[in-house]
This record gives sequence, C-alpha cells and structure tokens, in this order.
Amino acid sequence: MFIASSRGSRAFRPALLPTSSPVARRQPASPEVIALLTSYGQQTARPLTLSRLLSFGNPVTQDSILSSASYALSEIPRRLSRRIRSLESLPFIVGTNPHVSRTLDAYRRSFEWLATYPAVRTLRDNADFATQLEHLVHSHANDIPTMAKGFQECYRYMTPGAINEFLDTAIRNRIAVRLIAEQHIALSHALSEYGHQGKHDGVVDMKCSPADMVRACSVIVSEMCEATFGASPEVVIDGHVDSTFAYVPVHLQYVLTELLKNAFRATVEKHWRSHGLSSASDLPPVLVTISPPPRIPGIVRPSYMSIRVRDEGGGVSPHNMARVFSYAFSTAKRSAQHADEDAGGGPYAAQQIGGNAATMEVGAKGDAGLFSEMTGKGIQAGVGTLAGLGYGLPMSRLYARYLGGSLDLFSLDGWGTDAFLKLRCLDEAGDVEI
Ligand code: ADP
Ligand code: K
Ligand code: MG
Repeated sequence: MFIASSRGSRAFRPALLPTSSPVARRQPASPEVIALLTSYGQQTARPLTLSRLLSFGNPVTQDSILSSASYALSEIPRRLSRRIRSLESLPFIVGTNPHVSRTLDAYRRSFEWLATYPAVRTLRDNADFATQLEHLVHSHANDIPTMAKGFQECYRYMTPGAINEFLDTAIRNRIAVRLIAEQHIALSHALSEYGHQGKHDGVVDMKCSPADMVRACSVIVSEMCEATFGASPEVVIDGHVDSTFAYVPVHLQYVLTELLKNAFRATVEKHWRSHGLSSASDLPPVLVTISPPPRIPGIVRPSYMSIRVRDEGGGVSPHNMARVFSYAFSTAKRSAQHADEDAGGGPYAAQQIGGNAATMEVGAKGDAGLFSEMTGKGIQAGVGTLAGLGYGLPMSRLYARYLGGSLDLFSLDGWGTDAFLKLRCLDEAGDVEI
C-alpha cells in the first residue's frame, strides 16, 4: 500500500510482511541501508531535551515548523539506526524468529525512508511529510506486541535479564521516537488546520488532570473486565481530585490503564470468582488517591504529582514479587497457543490460576489498542487484553521513569496491593533528556 502524495516515490511504504512467515529467515540489510547505517553510526550522540522539543511550539510559525521537520528528520533516523543495530546484534537464532525479523525489516524500511527524505523547505512539503510521518507511526503501532511474541518464542535462547535489558532499551528508544514524531505531527496539524500561530504545547498538556484521566481509563477497563469476567469493581477517587499538572497525557493514560487493569483483575479474581459473590456491588472498590498539586511556591526543585492505586485483590505472593516487573512474567494465562509452552516451565512460565482465562481477546485487533498510547487518539474501547502479556508493569515503570518519575508496587500479601506512581511535572523539566 502506497500513500498518495505529490512526492510519489518518497511516500512511506509500511513493511507488510506476514506476521508468521513459515520460513525462518534473517534478511541482510540492502547495501544502501548498510551505507546509511554506517554513516549514522559515525555521528556522535546528541542529548536532547524536552524543552527543545517544546520550543518548536512556542510559538508555532512557518519557521518553527520547518525547524521541527528538520529536527525530526535528523533525530528519528539517528535513533532508528541504534534500534536496527541492536536488533541485528541479537543472537542469530533469535533474529531468525519471524516476529523479530519482521520488526527489524520494518525498522530498516522506516530508517531508509527517513534518512533519504529530501529537505522540507515549504509548508506544502511539510504537509506531505507530516501526513506520511503519521502513516509511519501507525505502521509501527504493533511493534511491541510483535516483539513480545517473538521473545516469548525465543525464551530458551536468551536469559530473562538479557531480554529485559533489550526490551527496556528498545522501548525507551521507541518512546523518544514517538515523542519527536508526535510533536511534529501535532504542531503541523495546529498550523495547517487551524492556522494556529500562537503557543502550542503539542504532546504536553499543561493542565493534565489525573482524576479525569482515571475516570476515562476506568470506563475502558470496566468494559474489558465485564467482557472477561462478567463483573467489575467500582473506582473511588479521593484526595485532591482537582489537581492538575503538566504532563504527556498519553503516557499517563497508558500507565493508569495498566494499573487499573491489574487492580480490577485481582479484585474480581479474589472476590468474585473464588467467593462466588452474587452482586458486583459486593466487590471492594479500587481506590485511587491523588496528591495535592505539585506547585510549591518558592521551592525550586523538580516537583511531582503522586497517584496511589489501591486494591483489595489479595496482593502479590512474596515468591512472585521479585518478578512482577519482568517482561513476560504474568500469572494470567497468555493464550491457548502458549499453554503448552507455559506448562513446559520456561523461565517465566505463567501459572494458570484456578482455570481462569484472564486473557481475554476483547477485540479483533489484539493488543493494538493498548499501544495507541502515543497516537493522541486514546485507547479504543473494546480492544485489548485485560492481562497476559506481562508487559503492563515493566512498561508502565519505563514510562514513569522516562521523564523522571517512578513506579513502585507494595503488597499486603493476602489482602491487597498499592501501586505508587510518582510523575515529574514537565513545566519545569526542560532539562529532561528524551
Ligand atoms: P499482566 O497483567 O499481563 O500479567 P503485569 O506486568 O501488568 O502483566 O503484571 C504482572 C503480574 O503481577 C500479574 O500477572 C499479577 O500476577 C501481578 N500483579 C500486578 N498487579 C497486581 C495487583 N494489583 N494485584 C495482584 N497481583 C498483581
Ligand atoms: K510483568
Ligand atoms: Mg497487567
């Protein structure tokens, strides 16, 4: 599928390889890509800050949008080249996995497209570029579930520590690429659609409301939970419900959705399924407590917004506690096709809980909805899984840490769990490296 554009031959063409090619293969890069990768490999890394990214929107002008395009065209391929190099240096047998090799092919294609893209000199050029960049972002929406599947199939060939390290770096790289791309797309829309010439914060919301976000995410997670178990707990929000802070809303949305999914699942599995409650109103609610707004007059230091998600879902057993932040550790059954492997006892063999099928494919698109976190369009209702991939906690912690925050989990074994989320306020985080 080619995207129509006045730049015909420059149109971005997503890699459309079959998800599970039956043939094990590991395609070498084309000579053109090898030459480009070598030249990018010789460039020195440039630390980038959030304030630089925001500067293109303050204010949005023709000049600032062209600078933003040139910034995206220099920074994104630089980061993709690192991603390609690290995928290429995986053990050979892992690289032959169809899911892993598909991801590598898609990265090479996107890298080549961006690294050879001509300079964007006019607003017309930029309109084409922004449209195609948006297609590129969408074409990578399933990278994480695809890689996850690849690593699930390769757990015999890499240690859990090596897989965690690879995925941490890969996902951090992906967050940066998407921030840069999404910022350019948002500012381009602001300028072209609304003729916006003022200040535009793009991917950052200066008045992001945790309470509103909790409400929005609860609706979606309740639907998933109802579809999976036939019941879902209430969410009670207390503390400083009117607090707002400057943050990237799609990051907050991703993290809150994952924490709520975990809390909902634990609550229902402990109280509904094992105690046979007859009414969903008997389920203990999930309590979300929001800290006061972080602005502290006269204090010049990074300020934070804190959110606690508390459930009475029975907690995490001490044995599992050390592993909950590992990718692919899950106590939910992943899917029927992995049941045999799980029973085989890999390093992260999932336990099946009392015959529960907590993994619930709610929509036809698999996990795509969960990874719409950066598209700005929000999580689509009815798409995604309640649990099972094992990526919820490690990815949420990466998102929290990415901009200088943290995520910790505390369990009162047999009673319930507290997740403490601490997020750094971005209005004074110009020094945060992305
Ligand atoms: P997944 O939800 O796909 O299993 P996560 O990374 O979100 O992956 O969580 C990993 C595991 O940690 C879960 O399978 C569950 O065993 C445990 N866990 C996480 N949050 C909770 C919670 N609130 N209560 C009980 N167990 C939890
Ligand atoms: K996990
Ligand atoms: Mg989860």
